[in-house]
Amino acid sequence: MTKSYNAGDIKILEGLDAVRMRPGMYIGSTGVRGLHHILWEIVDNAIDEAANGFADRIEVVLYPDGSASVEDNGRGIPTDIHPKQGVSGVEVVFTQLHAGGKFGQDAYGYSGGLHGVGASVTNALSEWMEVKVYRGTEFEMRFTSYKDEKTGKVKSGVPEYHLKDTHKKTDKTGTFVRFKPDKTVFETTEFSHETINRRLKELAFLNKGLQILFRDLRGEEQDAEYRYNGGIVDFVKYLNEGKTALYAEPLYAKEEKDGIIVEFALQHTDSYTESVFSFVNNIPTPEGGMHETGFRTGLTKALNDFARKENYLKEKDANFMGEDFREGLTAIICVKLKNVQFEGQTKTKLGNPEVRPVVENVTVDKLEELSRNKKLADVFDSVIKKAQAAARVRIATRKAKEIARANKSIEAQNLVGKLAACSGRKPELNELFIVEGDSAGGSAKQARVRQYQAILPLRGKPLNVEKKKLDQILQNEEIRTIISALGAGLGNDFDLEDLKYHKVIILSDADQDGAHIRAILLTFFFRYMRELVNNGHVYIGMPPLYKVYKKDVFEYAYDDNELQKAIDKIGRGYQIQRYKGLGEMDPEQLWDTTMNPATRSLMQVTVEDAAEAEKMITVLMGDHIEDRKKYIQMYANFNKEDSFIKKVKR
Ligand code: TTJ
Repeated sequence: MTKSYNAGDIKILEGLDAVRMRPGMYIGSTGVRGLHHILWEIVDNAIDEAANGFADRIEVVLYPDGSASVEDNGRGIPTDIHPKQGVSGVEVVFTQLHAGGKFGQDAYGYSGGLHGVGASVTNALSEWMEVKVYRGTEFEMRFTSYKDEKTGKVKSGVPEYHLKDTHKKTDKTGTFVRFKPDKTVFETTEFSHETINRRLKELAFLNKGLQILFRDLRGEEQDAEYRYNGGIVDFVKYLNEGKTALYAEPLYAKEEKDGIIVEFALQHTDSYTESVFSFVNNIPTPEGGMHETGFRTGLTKALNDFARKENYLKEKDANFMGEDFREGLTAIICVKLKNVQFEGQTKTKLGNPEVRPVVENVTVDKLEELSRNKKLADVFDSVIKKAQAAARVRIATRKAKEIARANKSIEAQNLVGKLAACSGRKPELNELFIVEGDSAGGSAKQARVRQYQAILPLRGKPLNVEKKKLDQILQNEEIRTIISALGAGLGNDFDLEDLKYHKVIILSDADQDGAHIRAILLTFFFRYMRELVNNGHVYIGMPPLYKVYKKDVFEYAYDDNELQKAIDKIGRGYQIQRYKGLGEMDPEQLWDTTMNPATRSLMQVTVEDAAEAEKMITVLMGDHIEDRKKYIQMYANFNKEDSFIKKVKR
């Protein structure tokens, strides 16, 4: 640290030190999400350069030392001296909070970035950062965070030297940034291969033609390379892999109106579910918002107009409902705009009201234009025929829905035959165990704390909901019992306010049958009670696989790894009992291992990435028997996390 600083620099440094003091204010959390956030801040900058046509290649690398780098082949961050700040553009970008104003947000029309706090925040929360800019010659700059021995305070992201021209000639252009997240800031500094890979793939879909490379040098993971020349059309095709599309090419349109860029791709399949995924400035909006609302309204209007014009609907016929046009629909909707307002529980819902009519009008106009294309006559014919079938089912189903609704309001408990309800009346404390088999159900009933634990034994396998329509699903007794027990309705009528149990715990055996039952239940919740899953109410109970014992001492083991530990702990003369199923445990054992909140482990089911979960469920429940078997085998072991199951202690 040889450089001396002037007054202006001190102010800058205070800015970054503030980020250190309250990281959560800038990156949401210091957990694993926050860790990834500081990587996305850097990636977003490279994506912006590409989205604006100046770069077509981005490479992300994870290193064994815990650092990560991002490189693009764009123009390079400006290296000349910034007229107001008196230092290079590079230094401004990495040391000034919200430097985005000069080099991000305004330099480009639309800028991504989850919270758009800028690259300086990444610098502030890193042990060190290294920047290279290639512009004929190679520029270089390094920043470090260190403890000031005089004051005892941590100085964040301090330049080791101003931007220097190394005079190394290069014929490439672009920006390279490498940084090492500070382990004194983050709860964990281990980047997740899976999280990064998934998001980079998504970004490649969202940025047509952009080549994204991902290299993880920490272990055995393979390099990944993504490039989709079809953009979101390829995204829709990818989501529909394993399904049967009604027409080969997704419908696609893109238009800018009133300063908002609207882009959509859609394709119907012969399935019954709707998969609409939306994005704002490349950021997923799983809670939807104005763009999704506009798209839905536009789709309904355009297709009803078409159906009338082409005489699919006669004068006396009522219009189709929106849901009729969305049965089997897979769609991606992307909008780009300035001054995005995010709303909702997880700030992933687009609030800007002006977006709704714009998306609606663009959707209507573009679909109308496409429907006039004679080459697409078969496409529109199959869409309307699908809607006709959906409308017929809708009308037939109304009756069944009314029954479900009645269950919700009247004394639902009476209808719930096998349910052993709990006595407490506070849903937020109550737990519903859905237990595989009558025998385990019986043990669970004896073991439970009646005050807040309810038991619902399942006899046999509940229906595979993926392949059935709503009216068939409602005829299944197991499913009806679950709906009534939860008391919150289903589908569009589902209302979390009415939920009687805030923890819904699936308890099935650690074998293939158990995994299958669990998959079916998860699919049901995912399809028909999405809010239940989104709000973290669904859990998977974990029964132990072994009991290792000697006389009065014993240990439970939940996997083979733990088994060895348990054996070591019990020592010489140990015996092992292997549990083949929940039914083999007596009530006391079941309580100790699986039901007692003080000692049990639960996995919380979360949907981190709705598109990926959707895809997984398609594999899981779809027609491809081999894929399904593979998946179930993989997950027959309970101790496994994936993109929508996270292990938590509760
Ligand atoms: C700004 O306007 C003049 C030309 O360069 C523009 C710019 O800043 N481009 C740019 C920034 N390209 N790439 C970046 C960038 C790349 C990474 C990996 C990280 C950061 C912070 C910026």
